[in-house]
Amino acid sequence: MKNSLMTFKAQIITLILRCCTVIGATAAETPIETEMTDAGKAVIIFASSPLQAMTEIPFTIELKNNAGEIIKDAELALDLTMPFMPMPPNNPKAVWKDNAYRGTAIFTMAGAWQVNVEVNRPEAETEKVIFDIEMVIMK
Ligand SMILES: [Cu+2]
Repeated sequence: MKNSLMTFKAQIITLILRCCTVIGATAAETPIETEMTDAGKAVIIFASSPLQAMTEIPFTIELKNNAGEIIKDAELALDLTMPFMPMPPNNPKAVWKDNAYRGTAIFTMAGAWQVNVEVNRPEAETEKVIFDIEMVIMK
């Protein structure tokens, strides 16, 4: 009886620790990955989680070609929209600095969002990359 109570306590403690670990892991940042047309990879990493409306959120965008090489020569044009309703223009800048394209975004409403990125490069065709954001929460 005493033993099973000890086991039960140990299980509870393990459960609490696990919950804390999960919360701790998600508090730092929100990465979203998508594919580029040439089988390269695009990742946007927001510096917070969960994403909150009406808050300045720094982000970085990393682009890699199909050989895994970092694409450094792109000019990015961003367009933040909500997939289910028209929204006023929201075009944060993202400029190349310290090995990534960096900028700051503000989501003006809670809900699902999309980050459309036009990738313009001197010696490649313009490409559109779309990052889907499932949920931005209310402030
Ligand atoms: Cu909206």
